[in-house]
Amino acid sequence: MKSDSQQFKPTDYRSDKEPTWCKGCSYYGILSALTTLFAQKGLNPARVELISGIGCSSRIALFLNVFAMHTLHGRAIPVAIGSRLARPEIPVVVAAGDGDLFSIGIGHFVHAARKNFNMTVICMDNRMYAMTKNQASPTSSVGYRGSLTPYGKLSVPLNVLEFAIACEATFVSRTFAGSPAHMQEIFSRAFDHEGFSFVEVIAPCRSFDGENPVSRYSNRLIDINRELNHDVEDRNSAVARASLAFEYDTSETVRIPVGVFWEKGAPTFEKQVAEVQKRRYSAATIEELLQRECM
Ligand SMILES: Cc1ncc(C[n+]2csc(CCOP(=O)(O)OP(=O)(O)O)c2C)c(N)n1
Ligand code: SF4
Ligand SMILES: [Mg+2]
Repeated sequence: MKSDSQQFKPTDYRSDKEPTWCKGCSYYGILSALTTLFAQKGLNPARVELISGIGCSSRIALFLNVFAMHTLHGRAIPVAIGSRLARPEIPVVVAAGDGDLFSIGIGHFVHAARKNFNMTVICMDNRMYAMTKNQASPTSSVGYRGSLTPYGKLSVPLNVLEFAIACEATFVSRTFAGSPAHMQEIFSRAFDHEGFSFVEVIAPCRSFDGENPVSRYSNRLIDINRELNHDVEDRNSAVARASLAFEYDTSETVRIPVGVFWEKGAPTFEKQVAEVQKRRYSAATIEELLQRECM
């Protein structure tokens, strides 16, 4: 293993396991963007964590040579929280599917975001449960025909960008797995953000999302930071832009906004815990501690 001061190449972060994803799956691009991110940041593979849940997307943990954990369905975030509290010096990336993060795991997302844990959460959003053979997920559109909704999905989709802002995530963004340069830039900004950063990666499924899903989306993207001069610190504008065109797969003409929607500075939970611990344990003697109020 190389030391922290040595240069790492993206291939240093790949395990010896060949991905089991279908040919043409969007997740290959995300895997490649993550290994490039780790190399760009000069991270020792033994000192960066990648936590995933269960799903085609979450198998990404198996293909990485970092401190990777392929956990339980919907439970990547609580494992990441444990790591942040026990070893705050180790950066943590969570990568999981829309079903994992926003169906069974949604409660964990809410509380990790509002507490502002310093972690990067990447939603590999194919808008379905792919691993279990195409069921509607919280992000699939009304009318989506999956294997358990042959007459079309009835409930409205969750707009994960608006939701993340409402949960007080301090960095909220979206990119597209078919735009490698944009995805790389967003991953880098999200990783550098101190606090809870969220990235939705639009990541169409090659097997269940019709013909050529990537080209169906790629020429409809609109970069809100470059093309619309979006102010990432303007919350009203962030919410308004996040609400635009989120049912983009119901119309082939609607533009799909991507970029950083919202960013704000706020103390992380880990830093606040460290401050409390300093106050709690700074007394010199047991007698002094006993004189203090219980915390
Ligand atoms: C507790 C539990 N419930 C249900 C399942 C079955 N299951 C496995 S993967 C999955 C959905 C995965 O969807 P998503 O997270 O969107 O990943 P994708 O396969 O689409 O990448 C489900 C419901 C499970 N493994 N564990
Ligand atoms: S089923 Fe879809 S999401 Fe799963 S590996 Fe195949 S293309 Fe990727
Ligand atoms: Mg999915």
